[in-house]
Amino acid sequence: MKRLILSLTILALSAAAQTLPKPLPAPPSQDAKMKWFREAKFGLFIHWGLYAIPEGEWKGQPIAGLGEWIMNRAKIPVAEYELLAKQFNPVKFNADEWVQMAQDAGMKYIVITSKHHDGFAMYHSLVSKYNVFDATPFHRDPLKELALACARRHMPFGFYYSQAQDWHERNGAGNTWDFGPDDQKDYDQYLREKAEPQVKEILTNYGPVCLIWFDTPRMMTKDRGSRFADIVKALQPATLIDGRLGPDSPGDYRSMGDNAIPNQVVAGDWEVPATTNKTWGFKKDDTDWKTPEDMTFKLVDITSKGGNYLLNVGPTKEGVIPQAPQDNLRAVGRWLKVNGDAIYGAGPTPFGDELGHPGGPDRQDKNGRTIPGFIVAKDWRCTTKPGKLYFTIFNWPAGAFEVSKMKGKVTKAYLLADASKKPLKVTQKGDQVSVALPAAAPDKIASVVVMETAQ
Ligand code: JFZ
Repeated sequence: MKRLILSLTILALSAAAQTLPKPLPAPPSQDAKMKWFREAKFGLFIHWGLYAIPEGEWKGQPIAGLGEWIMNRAKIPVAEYELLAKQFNPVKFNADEWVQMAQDAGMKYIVITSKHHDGFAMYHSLVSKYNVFDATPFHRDPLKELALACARRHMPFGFYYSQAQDWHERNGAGNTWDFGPDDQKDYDQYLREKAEPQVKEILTNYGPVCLIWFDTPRMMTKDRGSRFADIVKALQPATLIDGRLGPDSPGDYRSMGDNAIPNQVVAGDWEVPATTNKTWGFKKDDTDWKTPEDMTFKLVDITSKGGNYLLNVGPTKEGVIPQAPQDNLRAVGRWLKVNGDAIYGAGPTPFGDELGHPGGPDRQDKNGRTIPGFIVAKDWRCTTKPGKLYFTIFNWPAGAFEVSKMKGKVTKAYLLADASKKPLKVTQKGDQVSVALPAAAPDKIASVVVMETAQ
């Protein structure tokens, strides 16, 4: 027993004694700045905050909509919502387990909510007492623990920060039920006294921050956006800014709509933020979990169109990532262990016809714009590296895999799952290629045929 206590103490001390690495220097070019992001392809988003306590229900009533929006959807007064902090005690939280899960899933970066629209800081902030260290019985800084765990495991770590909406503050955007309409607020007072200093904190006290994920830029102007961008540049010039800082603040890459995967290849750097069920923040009634097959398809699909997939989990009030998405993400990770060469660092498809074709019913987006119908094809996707084409096949054909419009000559083909790279028989007539396949697919989810090409 004594020995156990001694070794636990040493363990605790060595973990506590760990220090964070210094932020990275200014990258020499935009390409150099984007390098890790372009290679990563797959990241873990984490929405965790006080909203994990009501888990989608307020005073016995289920509240429709996203779990993290409960304060807004139920119009909970600040004075009442604040009391949740006194109950926040996620004793099962273990930073290493979360980072391990992301690694098992084959994810290459982690982005967590440092402050969501409810205004509650999930780190030890000196700017506002409304934070996880000062206002809860937990009295720990989970983001510091995660930053350390990520540093130990060389996992790039970034923060979501709700720069505009802050329902806790009189002058923040969004809380009209306590504080009246946004256009009558002293918004810049809120920005100067809370949002800007808090962004400085998260860029100063947590080691290298791979990216900062701003969101819902209500009332953001070019000047207000530049103030945040200047802070990021001054404190951590290597930190990427997402695409939602402000309407006139471009950021380092484009953020697509939530769960919105484009139909075609999109040039430039971009990311699709997506859920593993329907909500971001934990909701006990939302068990509509995406399957490993679905998430794998979406990862390959997005990669073949040139983007990244940032997939979310919403941990519980106890600090646990729900088991179902853990299991499902780990299944994606097992697929990536064999087939990751087709994803990490891979570029988009040189074809495009395989993605589907216009048709089916038109849709309306949130702003009432019409989105023309598109029928998604799900047979295969192509990703690329110099001299290589990776065909990820979801619907294994009998006998042979056929592609048309091939540019150049296929010099060799093999299954990515086959470590010996035993050549598959290739027949090419002009731009038509046929590769003989074994009868059974090597993988239940999807199997990758690699073609090496010469010009
Ligand atoms: C925002 C948040 O309000 C939400 O709680 C969550 O954090 C999510 C990741 O981002 O919601 C949005 C923002 C933008 C779009 C959709 C939902 N959009 O552009 O389609």
